[in-house]
Amino acid sequence: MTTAALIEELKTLVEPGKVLTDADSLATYGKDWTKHFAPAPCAIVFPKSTEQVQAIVRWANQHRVALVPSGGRTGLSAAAVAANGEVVVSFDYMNQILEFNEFDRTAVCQPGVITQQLQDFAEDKGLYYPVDFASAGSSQIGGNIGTNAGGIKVIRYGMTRNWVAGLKVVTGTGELLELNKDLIKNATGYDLRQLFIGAEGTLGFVVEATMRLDRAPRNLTAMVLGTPDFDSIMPVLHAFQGKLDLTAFEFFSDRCLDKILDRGDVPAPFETRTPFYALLEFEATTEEVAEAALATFEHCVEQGWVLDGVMSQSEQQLQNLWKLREYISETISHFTPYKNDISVTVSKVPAFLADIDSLVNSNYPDFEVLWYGHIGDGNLHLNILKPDALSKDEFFAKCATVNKWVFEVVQKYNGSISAEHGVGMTKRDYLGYSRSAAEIGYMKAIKAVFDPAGIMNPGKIFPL
Ligand code: 2HG
Ligand code: ZN
Repeated sequence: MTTAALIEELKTLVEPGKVLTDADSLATYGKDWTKHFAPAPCAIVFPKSTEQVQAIVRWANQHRVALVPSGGRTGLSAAAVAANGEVVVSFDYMNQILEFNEFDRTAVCQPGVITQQLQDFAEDKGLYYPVDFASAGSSQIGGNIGTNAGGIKVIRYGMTRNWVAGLKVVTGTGELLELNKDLIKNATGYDLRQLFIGAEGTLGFVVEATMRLDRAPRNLTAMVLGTPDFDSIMPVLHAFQGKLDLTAFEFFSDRCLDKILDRGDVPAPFETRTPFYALLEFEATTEEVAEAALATFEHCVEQGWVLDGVMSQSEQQLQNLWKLREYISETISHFTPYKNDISVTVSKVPAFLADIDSLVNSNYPDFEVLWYGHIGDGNLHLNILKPDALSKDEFFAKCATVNKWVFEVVQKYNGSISAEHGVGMTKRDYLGYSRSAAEIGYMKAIKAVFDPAGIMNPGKIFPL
């Protein structure tokens, strides 16, 4: 069958107008936020029901057509990029919150529900959906599940995985499975729900997700603390963790602050400039908690770990302090950064960072290197900015060489080459630095069970 005939057949499976093939749509829906690969899908299909998703998957099996799931397209590892003539399956029209259970504190979501839509829904019910990150306004729940998204509250609430009570999935054969049935306790063998979380659409498509909600936090309060060097951040974390239940502990370098202040719309936290900054957050539920925070701050100053600091006194100040950290990724995106999203256990962070830092400084003497991330989770975002004079391809090629050495260090520290952005296409060639050959063998075998025809997001996680 020709591609044109295939697309005509595809059109019969969904509502009129729900298959697009115009150049603009192919370019838009064929990519995510990465800039490494040129989008080249053959069509975009928008199912409106589980039955339509099943029909699309069965059709793809019959004709051996590769399918790429697409959510809010905010991914940073090219897991939702269609660069090889695939059909993109967009969940934009499966975007309803179908049910709310007050007693179980759960919301049943279609995959295209925007993260913020769920956060706002929870707030309306006096509850809280705690997985949060800068792209919450566009990312979708299905995509969050596909990458097991993390973000800025992981230190307290964990990753997306912790909030998925149950899943309905369409496997690579078109079969519908109902996984875990929203139970808290369920000791009946393999938990297939967990396999689909973080699978990047390589096993099947999530068509419904029951998400857990939590009690709303009370009087969230943030502090930004300036430190004289990177080594001071970890004792600061340790000191605050000993006294408070932190809801976040993030960090960024002074170079990141430079970029944020250049925007002109975010105020500096305080006048002093220091090499690094920690941003921490807690629930100031009582006077004692706020006093403990201030006493810990003073202790850190006495120890020489902190040079200056500020504590939010209002919701507006809280928001402004968070902008210093949350706006970094978007603010530097026009520099076409080469991104790393690496992690180690928290105790190994100082030695690990020192090793990586010296590697990066000796190999990228002419490049601007920005450090920020979720240091309380052992997760560092290393962004290398492209100099104007270099072409994108030359720059990425140079970075890829050094990257191997970065990943050797990650491997030495038993770390992860992708803490929260997923593997997709940008990290697939490096999977062996985090997973053993035997483990990868089992992973591929699992894929073959759920997707025997190899049509589900091929070339993601593992090379083609
Ligand atoms: C963040 O923590 C996001 O801001 C993006 O995970 C990280 O842009 C990045 O490298
Ligand atoms: Zn992050």
